[in-house]
Amino acid sequence: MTDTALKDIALRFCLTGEITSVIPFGSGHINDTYRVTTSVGKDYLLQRINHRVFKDVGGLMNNIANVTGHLTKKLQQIPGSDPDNEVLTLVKTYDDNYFFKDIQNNYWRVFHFLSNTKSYDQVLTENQAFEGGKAFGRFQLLLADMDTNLIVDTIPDFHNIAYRLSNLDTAIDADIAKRLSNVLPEVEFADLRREQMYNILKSGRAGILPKRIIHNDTKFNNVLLDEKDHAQCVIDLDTVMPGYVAYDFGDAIRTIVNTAAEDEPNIHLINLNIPLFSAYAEGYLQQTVSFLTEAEVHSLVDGVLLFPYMQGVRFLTDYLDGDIYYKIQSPDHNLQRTRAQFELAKKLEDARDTLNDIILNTWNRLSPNIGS
Ligand code: ADP
Ligand code: GN1
Ligand code: MG
Repeated sequence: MTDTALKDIALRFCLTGEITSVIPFGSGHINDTYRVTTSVGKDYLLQRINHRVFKDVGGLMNNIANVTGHLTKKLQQIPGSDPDNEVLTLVKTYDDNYFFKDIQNNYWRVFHFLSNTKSYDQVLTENQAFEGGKAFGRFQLLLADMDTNLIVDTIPDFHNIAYRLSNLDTAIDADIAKRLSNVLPEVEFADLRREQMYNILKSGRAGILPKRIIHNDTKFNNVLLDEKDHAQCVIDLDTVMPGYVAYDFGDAIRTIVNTAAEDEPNIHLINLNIPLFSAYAEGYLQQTVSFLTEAEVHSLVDGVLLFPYMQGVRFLTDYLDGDIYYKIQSPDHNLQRTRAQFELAKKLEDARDTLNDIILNTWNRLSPNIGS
């Protein structure tokens, strides 16, 4: 899109100052993000919402307004908190809407830009991992008393592994992009592990695991850190919906313990950084120990094993479908991502007992009930 077109869209929103530039920003796979700078030094974040992925944009934006409203109210009661900088702030359009629909049927929204913050695609230090755990744990804690009726499902069955595997089966059967012959080892990898991936779903359906409002996209770059690398704000609230806490734990660990990128082409570089795992678990459990049930704590390791697998299944499905969901940078990008995620899944599978011991030891140490 041209600069002028982007500026025209930004002008629909109640911004302060003259717009000086609109620059592409961030590395998300779904929405298009731009930083809007203004003459008064106050910046904004303009996003085109991917409405092929998010079909009910009105419902999605109401969710975000309700979630940010709830978080703000909670933080206002906590001394020392700074809701303006620790919660996303939506900017409305001049006709009082949370989004603007342009003549090409694109949907747009604007947030305050949180200056002097950073998001990392890969974790570099144990402190960052600890802060990430704290941020996503606190997010669940603050939303624990939110009325779930205020949230609509923005993507039904988002982390339902049965649904994801059935999408894979459909893609294999259709083989629409004629790529199946390229991915037989990956299909076999997925097939061999199907049964063991249902643990969380089964326990949830049996009423052993409660559904809570969770973030559902806890990639490490969805938490903004301040200049001192302290967690400041959880972002990317498009998928905040009821789910199992192990989903958020597993998806975060997927991006935190990997010594390489999510799409690393050289799978030999994919290893586990266990100290980062311990640091994330510490930060997360410090925040959530007050409300997690024993069954939930025991389910966390299943989330850790599930997420790289499910992410690999999703990338593989998109590869077979001809790259219709995720943004790609090269024709085989989704295949490269699949291989990297399956390699990570394998490494995590081998380390299951070690990881579970770390979780349980951390929980035992932090839990107020132990020994009483
Ligand atoms: P996507 O859904 O495409 O991942 P995000 O909402 O995560 O989009 O935004 C993409 C990137 O933009 C983030 O990873 C982060 O770096 C940056 N970002 C998002 N919101 C803000 C904000 N309010 N202030 C500053 N940077 C932000
Ligand atoms: C997408 O939007 P982004 O880049 O934060 C995806 C996540 C995946 C992730 C993989 C709505 O997240 O579920 O885990 O890519 N979001 C959606 O990197 O599908
Ligand atoms: Mg994001």
